[in-house]
Amino acid sequence: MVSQLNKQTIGVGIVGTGFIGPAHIEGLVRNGIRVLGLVESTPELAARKALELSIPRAYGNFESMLADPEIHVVHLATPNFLHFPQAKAALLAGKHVICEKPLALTAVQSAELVKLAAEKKLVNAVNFNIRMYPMVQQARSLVENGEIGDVFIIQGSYLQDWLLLPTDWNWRLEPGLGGTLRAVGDIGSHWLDLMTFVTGLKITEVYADFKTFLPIRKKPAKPLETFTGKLLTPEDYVDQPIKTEDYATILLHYENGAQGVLTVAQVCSGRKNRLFFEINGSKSSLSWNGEQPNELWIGHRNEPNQLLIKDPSLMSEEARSTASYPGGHAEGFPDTFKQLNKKVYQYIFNGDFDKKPDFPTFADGHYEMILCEAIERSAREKTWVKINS
Ligand code: SOE
Repeated sequence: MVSQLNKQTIGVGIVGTGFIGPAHIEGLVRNGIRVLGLVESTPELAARKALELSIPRAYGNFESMLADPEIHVVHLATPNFLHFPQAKAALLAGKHVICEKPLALTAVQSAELVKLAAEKKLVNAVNFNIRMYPMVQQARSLVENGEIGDVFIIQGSYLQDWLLLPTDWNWRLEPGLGGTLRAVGDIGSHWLDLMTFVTGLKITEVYADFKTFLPIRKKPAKPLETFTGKLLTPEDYVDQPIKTEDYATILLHYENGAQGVLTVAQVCSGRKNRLFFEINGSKSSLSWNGEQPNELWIGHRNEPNQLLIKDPSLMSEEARSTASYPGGHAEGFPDTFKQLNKKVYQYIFNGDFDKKPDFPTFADGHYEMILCEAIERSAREKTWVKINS
């Protein structure tokens, strides 16, 4: 029944409108997709946000949204601990689901979601939006076409500074809400997903080293939206012990014999949201920095290096399909939401759910959970841990 959907008939519900929910809404609106309703932690907040974001329906709770037959797709932009129960309930209610990362808190949970989505034949996506930058897609095409040769080294980092100060607070610091991993689950998961997406290579084993530089932080007495901590004053805080990692360096072995190393941290002054990767192959190298997303560096040994500026006419067909604007017209973070939703909704409207999706699915989210659990175990036991996916 759901395969008959089109832009005129589809109804989308958004769960959570903190930092990332509005990015989902913008990505949908820019694709001409009808966002019908939203739900928040209280009916009052839902009503206020619906007004602010021009969304027609504000549901009193999640169950009412699921009970609405005009809602066909649910976007989960809630804190991590809610992803599993909400995705499960939405699938059981017959809704397609687009979930924020990480897909769940454990690999057992994510495995259940993969199975349930397949049984129900519902579309499922995880918002690994960074895959959708045109120059990342171009990097993937270059690797796929053999331009860099055999992949030797996959290296990089994902660094932020928004949790540098003891007074910086967010639900991600609380294991009950964000999970037992923090920097790795929150941003390392993006990098790990991206490198498998770009190179096509899976990880066989990991060795992780963690550090919590701020074992005591100051928690605000009232709840905060992500990235809004600078607005509070010192007397609004209470001391809180911190168990999750501020920093991790992870050694990676990939299936073709490639070696990898990733550093993630959320305490690096000046690094706002810097995902960086470099891939060194037997012919050439590639590197990309998410804070300058319209540039792809291509390194050569026997000829001058190249800096490819985003220009659809110079890119592969696949990469071109994720660029909406001509050369020199920058595309950034919000555009990745537009491109991811474009792919997911084209797939929904197409109605052939046996076709291989061209967007990250629950299977990718589950793979990430397996990796994260291995990384956590490695850091705890100080040993290499094999990936059994
Ligand atoms: C916070 O670290 C955060 O919002 C992540 O949760 C997102 O996935 C990333 O896009 C930006 O930073």
